Amino acid sequence: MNTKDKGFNSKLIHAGAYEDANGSAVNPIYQTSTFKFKNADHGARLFAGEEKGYIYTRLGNPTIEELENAVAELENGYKALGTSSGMAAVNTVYLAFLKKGDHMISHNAVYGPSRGVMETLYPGLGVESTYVDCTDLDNIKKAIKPNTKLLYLETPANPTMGITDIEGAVAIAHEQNILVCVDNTFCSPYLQKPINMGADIVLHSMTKFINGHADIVGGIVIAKNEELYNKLKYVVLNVGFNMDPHQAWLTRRGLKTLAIRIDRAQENAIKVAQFLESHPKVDWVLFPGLKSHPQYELAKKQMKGPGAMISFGVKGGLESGKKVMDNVHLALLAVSLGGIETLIQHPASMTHSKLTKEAREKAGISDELIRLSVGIEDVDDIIADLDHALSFA
Ligand code: LCS
Repeated sequence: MNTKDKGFNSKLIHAGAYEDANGSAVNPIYQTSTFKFKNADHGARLFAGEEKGYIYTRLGNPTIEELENAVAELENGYKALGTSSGMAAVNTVYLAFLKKGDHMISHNAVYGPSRGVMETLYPGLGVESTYVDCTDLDNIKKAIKPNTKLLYLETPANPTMGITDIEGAVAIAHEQNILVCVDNTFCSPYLQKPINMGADIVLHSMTKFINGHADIVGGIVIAKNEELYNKLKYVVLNVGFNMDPHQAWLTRRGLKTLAIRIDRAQENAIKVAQFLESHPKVDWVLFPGLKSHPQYELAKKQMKGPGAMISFGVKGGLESGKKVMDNVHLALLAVSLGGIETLIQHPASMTHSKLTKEAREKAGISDELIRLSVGIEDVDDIIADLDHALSFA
């Protein structure tokens, strides 16, 4: 079905779907590693790119393509490539656009391993990086060097909820021919469309909101044009970052309810953030939907809604925070985010523990910061759970 002129929810249900030989409402999983050729010449034509068809699942598979086409359309991109994980998507971008002698600028509070891998593995490949607070566009300008090739943004940032002005950052980067990639994991295309704001590449950990059910790990990278897509495709196909068909099928299923899941989680998150902000044992709350958020106005302009991620600090610091985490009963004390269940975790000792304490402090990831991914349970139950846990703080 051509869904190009349809609304977002119609796209969520139907985008990317192809006609199956048996007319199935939901296409089957092509759980196969390889595809038969009709004859030797047919195989040769497929390899030569003279005829469209499937060869081998690392190089392409109908189930994976259905998901890729759907997400590319939702992000308003040219095409997308599914990857085995969000980290595979991150590394696809790094490997496709950074070579020996190149430099990358990024926000100082991105997902821990997105920064960790850049600072650990890539210097050995001759790639250098500078991490600054990109919520202040002047810091991006100052960090640009003659060899800067990539501006890698994550907004809202994990876990500080810092928001970077995508249009403003794109204007600065494009003036110097620097590509802009946005990790859109915290928003999903339902709340934010970076390509519409000028970004060149968008990526997701689909483990989070896109799949939404905490039952797969996966990633995707979306390019705004064919040239960028071909560079990304070379990495995914040849490094072997590809998805598995079963993982893609589950993700396509999860994607169908993205908007109604986010609507519900976000509605809950607004109430939870207000509850936390008014709680006597809570020191501070960072949530883009609260007027107290430093980029509240920018969030309103750039995002369709504030999302469902909240960071907060408890009075008494880390020791108090640990008591809160150890006394939740409904929320799960677990990493990951963007699923239907409420999750609570401690970035300094968990998701961002591999960064140095100095790097964390510079990025605003204080030891006391607790991160909450609000789910779609009854909000009264979520609030009662947190209220009870806070009584131990
Ligand atoms: N980008 C962002 C913004 C993320 O939050 C994550 C994972 C990734 C990329 C990597 O994706 P993955 O390979 O895990 O699919 N974030 C996690 C988190 O905050 N807790 O656990 C994983």
